[in-house]
Amino acid sequence: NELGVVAVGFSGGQCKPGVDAAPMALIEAGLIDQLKNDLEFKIAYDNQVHQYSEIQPADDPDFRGMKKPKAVSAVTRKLCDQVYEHSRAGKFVLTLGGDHSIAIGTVAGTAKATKERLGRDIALIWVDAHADINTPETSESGNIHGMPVAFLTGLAKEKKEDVFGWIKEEHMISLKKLVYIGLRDIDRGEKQILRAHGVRAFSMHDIDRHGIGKVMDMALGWIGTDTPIHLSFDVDALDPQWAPSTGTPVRGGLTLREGDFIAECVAETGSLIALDLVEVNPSLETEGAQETVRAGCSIVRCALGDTLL
Ligand code: DIR
Ligand code: MN
Ligand code: MN
Ligand code: MN
Repeated sequence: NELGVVAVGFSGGQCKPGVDAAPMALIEAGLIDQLKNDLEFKIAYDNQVHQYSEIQPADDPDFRGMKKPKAVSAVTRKLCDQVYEHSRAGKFVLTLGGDHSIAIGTVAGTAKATKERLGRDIALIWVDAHADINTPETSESGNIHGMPVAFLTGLAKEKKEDVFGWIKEEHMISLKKLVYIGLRDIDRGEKQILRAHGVRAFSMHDIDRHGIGKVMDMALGWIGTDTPIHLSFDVDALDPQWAPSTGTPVRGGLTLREGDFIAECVAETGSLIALDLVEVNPSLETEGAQETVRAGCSIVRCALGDTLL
């Protein structure tokens, strides 16, 4: 069991500083040591948090309403290569963000690697209060962390090489292999997209109705056995009671146990090939920062196969 860890200090996909400090906070809380000691992972980690926020193109004006388009494009392109190398070599890839725009790079990297290595398309499980499927045109904020799924599924396209034009067919995933869990704050345009494409989505309403156990059975049943899974976990899926230190908290979210349970169920499939943990922002709600970091560490351990008994 080999694990590639990519620590991505990047905040350019949204407007609040501090989310780039999350990888260091997670690692200082002992995450890497926990994975090394408690789980049987051989860890490939270069002991380096890539401070991607330092990648700042000289001239980066808004484009199609997107904020910092060139910076986010350059960072995710680089990250894609990094994740691709790990995944191509058969390693599990753990990426610590950073804001959720980084998933453009991580998912593109595992999608391409898995097509080459196994001749298979990956499934993507997106755990989030938000759907992050805005196109530049539907976005009300211009923040690219609300758009990664649109770029990854080809709903949003751009020819300019330095504004995501580098994303090719080989980096993309099918809308049919995308599953959401935890949704509760969807923009108008996003709702239209989800409906028009019949995207499989389990909102907090579904979790209230069926319970998280049944929801996970349905979510994983939709993907089917034996499909490589990339899990992208936005910590704001958790209720702010458990994870207050995040850029866009939304009340009425998952409990700590529901979050861990999702990760445990995906781990049990044996098909998980990559995990992103994003949107932890230790500089917000500083009283809750350590709690949020601990919640994040717990989700990662669960997804990597740590069990209660
Ligand atoms: C909102 C918020 N839908 C946007 N998205 C967030 O800006 O597009 N995603 N916060 O995590
Ligand atoms: Mn998100
Ligand atoms: Mn979110
Ligand atoms: Mn919103």
